[in-house]
Amino acid sequence: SSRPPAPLRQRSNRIASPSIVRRNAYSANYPRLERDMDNRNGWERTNSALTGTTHRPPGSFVDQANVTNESIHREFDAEWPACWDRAAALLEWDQPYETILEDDNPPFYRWFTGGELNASYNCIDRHLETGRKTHAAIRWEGKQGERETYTYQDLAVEVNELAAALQGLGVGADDIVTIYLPMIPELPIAMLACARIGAPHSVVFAGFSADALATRMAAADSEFLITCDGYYRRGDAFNQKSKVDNACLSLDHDVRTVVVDRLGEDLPHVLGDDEWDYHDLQQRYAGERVDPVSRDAEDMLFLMYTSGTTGEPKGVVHTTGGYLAHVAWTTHAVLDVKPEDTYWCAADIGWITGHSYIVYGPLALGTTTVMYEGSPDYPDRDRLWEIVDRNAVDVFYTAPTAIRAFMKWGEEYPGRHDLSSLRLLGTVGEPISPRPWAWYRDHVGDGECPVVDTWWQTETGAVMLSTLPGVDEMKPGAAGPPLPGTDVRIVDANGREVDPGETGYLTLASPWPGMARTLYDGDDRFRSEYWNRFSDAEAGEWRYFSGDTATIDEDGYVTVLGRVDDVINVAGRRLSTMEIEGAVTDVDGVAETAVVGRSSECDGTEIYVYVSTERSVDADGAVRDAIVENVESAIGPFARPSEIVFTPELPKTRSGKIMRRLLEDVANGEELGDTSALRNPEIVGEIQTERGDH
Ligand code: 6R9
Repeated sequence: SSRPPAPLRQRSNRIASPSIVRRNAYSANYPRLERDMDNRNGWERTNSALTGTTHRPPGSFVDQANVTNESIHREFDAEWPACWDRAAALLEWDQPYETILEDDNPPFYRWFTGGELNASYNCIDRHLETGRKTHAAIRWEGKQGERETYTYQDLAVEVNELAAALQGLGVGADDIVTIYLPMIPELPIAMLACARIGAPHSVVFAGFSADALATRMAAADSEFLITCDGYYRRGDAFNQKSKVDNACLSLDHDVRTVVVDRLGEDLPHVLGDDEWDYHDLQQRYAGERVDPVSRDAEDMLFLMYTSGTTGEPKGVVHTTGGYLAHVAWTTHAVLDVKPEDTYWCAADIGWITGHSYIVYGPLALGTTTVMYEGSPDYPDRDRLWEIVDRNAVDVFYTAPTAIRAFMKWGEEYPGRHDLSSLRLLGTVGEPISPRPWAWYRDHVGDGECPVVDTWWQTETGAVMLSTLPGVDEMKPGAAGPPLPGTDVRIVDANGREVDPGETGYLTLASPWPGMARTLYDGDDRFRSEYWNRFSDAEAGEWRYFSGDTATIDEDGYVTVLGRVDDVINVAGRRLSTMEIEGAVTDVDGVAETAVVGRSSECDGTEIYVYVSTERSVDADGAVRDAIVENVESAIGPFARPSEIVFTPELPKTRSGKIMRRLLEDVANGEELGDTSALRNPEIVGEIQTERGDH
């Protein structure tokens, strides 16, 4: 049966104002907006969405989908905020909440107030009572080809033991525990053990350097750390503990550390004072049980550091009730996960996607979540498809950067395996253009699987823009309409909604349960990073600014174009250009630097560094090596620059500001606009020569 997509919010009939596209004017506050209007990739994506190549999910999918109610968008709008009861109903509350939303002190919103619950109880214990004791909770695929299955009962035992051990080490409610582990089962176990005793966790991606770990532990005043001796990468053993030792040396407080022995004989290590072996602790606390601590809905569940517009990472605060309700609901409604499914999100738990959609969402629903430690091309390029095949994965969720790599490698790799178990595919992290979208559906999804393109952020906690696969039609290139109950508005620089097809800033006009409550660094920074730009506090209008630009089409489908701030997204990892610049500037002989992203449809975004050296210093290989080394040690190997360009000077405005946008256009080989605002316009030609353009 064919049905039109449900009409979204009523849009006012504005008279389209003649829009004058200023070509590459490097002047406005957020100049990338103008540039994006001309950006070819963006135009192609937008155009494809606008010309309406829509795809209807197959009837066989819709027949079994969790959410098929065609009027859900309208119902949620009409019932807002009470509609979010449906999300909260997916959880078990120790104490029912009294109020759904308290909005008397914006932008500090409070959800499900008066309610109490425990996240580890919701992700583990309650499933034991519903006959799922022996149901697989986690299927782990290790780098060395190891495989382990944790049933919900196994998970309960391990989480309880570790929770008891952490209490034994002195961890109390509200103490922040840093977790610095690769993709091994101890990582989700540690998160859930913290949640059980009411200690917020702060997971730091294992690829981060010692400095980056130390910055995050210092900012959070975190006195407890769970880490490991090392991990394997392409068969080689890497030492993680030495990074930890370095990080702890630079902290001015003591740290109690639990160390998982991941490498055994491959990396013997000695424990110092205040260090405990994870497996020893496990034995010492064998069989112990810890009652889950009832947490207020608004109590912090975890802290996650992410990159912002300055070099200082931001500590995003997520709460227990709203966050868990939102991730459980979106895992159910968007990813269509069912308890009997085997579900795989091929992200790293060290980032928000892994928190929400490897750990909390799927476990809250009692499903089987696959956890993969390795890389997609080791031992061969069919590794992921082999895992899908062997585990009969039903739902698979990954990033466009991975899909672009699969495309380059060729369809023969997925073709080697039986992928017929797959029912739904998802993507997150970057825009996905129609071509890789279609390739994914055709070669992984056998031309049948719906593909959900989900837009969200560390700060939103859970998905905000996506089609509901049992309800909405898909438009490749567009993430989709706002999720029911969310209010995405694309606005111009003055906060007025743009007309369909025009580019604007992606803002959110009403609060949502999974939203960050504040930044650990302080409420002021929370206000200034997200709320000041588009809110009118006096008029009582509060708007969250995402940092992204987007377009919206006549049907209310949103195409996200990319960031307008100094955040770049490299292989799905969020980095701050300022943080990288800080690491480059630290190198002896570097006078000035500007870091920008270079994007291509094929490779996604790469890190491009412009450097001018001090006069007495030769811009030679030694400086280049030192820059790479310093970036790796300040942030991590994943932040390694792809290209370093030396230039006698950086292009600057008359007021002395480096013109990063111009440098970005140079890096991207784009036609340059008006450079008359430059104090040193001649430098642009020199940089292009250095790059070999002319
Ligand atoms: C979940 C996650 C957030 C930024 C976000 C945007 C980009 C994420 C996207 C997308 C286009 C999508 N982004 N999903 N862009 N389409 N479906 O990735 O969180 O690491 O905080 O990054 O990622 O630019 O602002 P995070």
